[in-house]
Amino acid sequence: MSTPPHIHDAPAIPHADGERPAPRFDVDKVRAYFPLLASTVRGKPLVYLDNAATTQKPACVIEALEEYYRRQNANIHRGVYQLSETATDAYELARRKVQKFINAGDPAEIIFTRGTTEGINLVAATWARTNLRPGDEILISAMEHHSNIVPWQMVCQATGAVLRVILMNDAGELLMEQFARLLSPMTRLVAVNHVSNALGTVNPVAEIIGMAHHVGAKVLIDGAQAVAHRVTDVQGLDADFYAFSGHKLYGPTGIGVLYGKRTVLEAMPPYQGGGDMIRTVTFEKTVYAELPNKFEAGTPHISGAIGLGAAIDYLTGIGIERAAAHEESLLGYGTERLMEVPGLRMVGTAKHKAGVLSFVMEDPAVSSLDIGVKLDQKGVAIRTGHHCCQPVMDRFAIASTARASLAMYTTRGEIDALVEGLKAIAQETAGRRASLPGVSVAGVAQSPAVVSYPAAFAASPMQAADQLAEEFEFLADRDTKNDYVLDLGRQLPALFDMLKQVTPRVQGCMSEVYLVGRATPDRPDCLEFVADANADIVRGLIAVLQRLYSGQPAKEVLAFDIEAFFRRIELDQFITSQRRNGLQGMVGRIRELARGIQAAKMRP
Ligand code: C6P
Repeated sequence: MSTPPHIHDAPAIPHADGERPAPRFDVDKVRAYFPLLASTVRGKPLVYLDNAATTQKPACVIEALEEYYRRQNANIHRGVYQLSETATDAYELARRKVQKFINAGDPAEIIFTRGTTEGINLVAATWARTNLRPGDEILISAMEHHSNIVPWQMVCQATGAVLRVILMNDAGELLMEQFARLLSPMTRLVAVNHVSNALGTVNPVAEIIGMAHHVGAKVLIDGAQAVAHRVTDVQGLDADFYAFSGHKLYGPTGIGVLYGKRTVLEAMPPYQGGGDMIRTVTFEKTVYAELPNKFEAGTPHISGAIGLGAAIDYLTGIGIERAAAHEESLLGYGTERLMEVPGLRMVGTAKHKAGVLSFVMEDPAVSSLDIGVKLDQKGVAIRTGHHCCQPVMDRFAIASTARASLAMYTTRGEIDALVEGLKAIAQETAGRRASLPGVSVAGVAQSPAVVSYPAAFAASPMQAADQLAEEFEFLADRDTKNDYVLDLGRQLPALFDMLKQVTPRVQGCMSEVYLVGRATPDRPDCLEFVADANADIVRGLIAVLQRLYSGQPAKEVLAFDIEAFFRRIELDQFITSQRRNGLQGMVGRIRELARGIQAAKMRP
């Protein structure tokens, strides 16, 4: 397998003590080892800034997977033949690499899982369900990922335990005094993240663990966003559990790790039953295997573990401290440069932060969804939405953020591309909003006294669909289709603020969507509706739905096969599955209205 070139040949810079030279961190050489980073998107170089969602993979990880399937593939822990032993050795070697990487005391304390989510669920389903009684308390923080909230809610439902929340300040820092007040002999578990994926806050986990242990509670650390960006020392921290995912650590998807202290793991019942987690089975009784097998039922993700081992070798070879220092300098640079974007507000301004830049654009207001879509057109990949942290969004009274997240291969040039892209979006939006009648520069619609509902665009939804499909046929590629939908949206009256006051938000959409409909006054079997959203692309989709449905008989609205229409205009080509969900949400609301009209018609 190829050795990453830059690990050995990076030019040395003198070490501070003048003795050991520390190799210079050469980001270009690092990048050259990640094949996907050299790709282009829409003819532009890919600027990948969604590393908190998943990192790209170095060549050695890709090669390790290939090598395994080409030369080592066999089931593990089962065969007496050589190939099975080779695969078993490689899998167990990966476990030892993880052990060393996070400084666990014993390889048996490393349980391979599918990822952070499964690691947390394992603890919830085993330790928590057997140890918690009604009235016991689980403390989580206000900045947890849903993966570190929902499993505990499920545990509370099953055991009668109570979930309590450590609050945070406006910067996104935990209120440690409030945490201290929450702690009591009733506290049985504290589960917090090491680094927040939505805010970038680095939490004082050593302090948290010490305080929790003081009242006899166990502590689970969600290390999903930490392990790739700082040195992890589970013994130094004295964590009882530490969970993370391989794919955020330059390794494959579908593999993760749950670290647990041996004594704690030994006292826990198994998670799942099946092959490889037993010592003996009779119909009367099963004796479980020793650690770690007790928690690894069934054939595991063998190649994933081996790939993760390769990722760890790679990161260790680079030097995680050097990678972290590079990211920290980028974080400072990025934070400063983002301030140049008019109307941009950072969400998450903690003193101790890792490489996450979460923000909203407020003046001119641009929805996070539009930011993501427009940056994508420039080849810049960021994440938008609630980042699986809806309570964080509620805490900051926002629906979503745009988030750029860094990795060791991120460059200043990429940050510059992000900032230039955002500046262009701000400028374009301000210009367009200023020229819209009835809409202030801040994007606030003047409430119209009377809303005018659009009349039917065609004789039936089918005929409207034919017309639309014909228009789409003339559009050559996904970009022109996208632009066309945006253009349709621009013609939609701006009703956002007014609708927001009178109707709840349509569920399931990434942006805020409000929709109001009624039976047409002079044709009570027909449906008409108005809607608006805070994202331009969604406004375009609303315009499409209005052309299909508004003014049409409820019966025909319900009979119309919208999925067939979406296939016909090849919607998948230019609408991502995320936006498809939102579209389904709107269609669902329209169909609900149509059903109401139908039901009213049936009533005597
Ligand atoms: N955060 C993000 O874009 P899994 O899906 O099991 O690998 O990781 C879940 C998870 C748990 N905790 C934290 C702090 C996380 O950030 C994540 C994953 C991704 O922010 C996907 S939602």
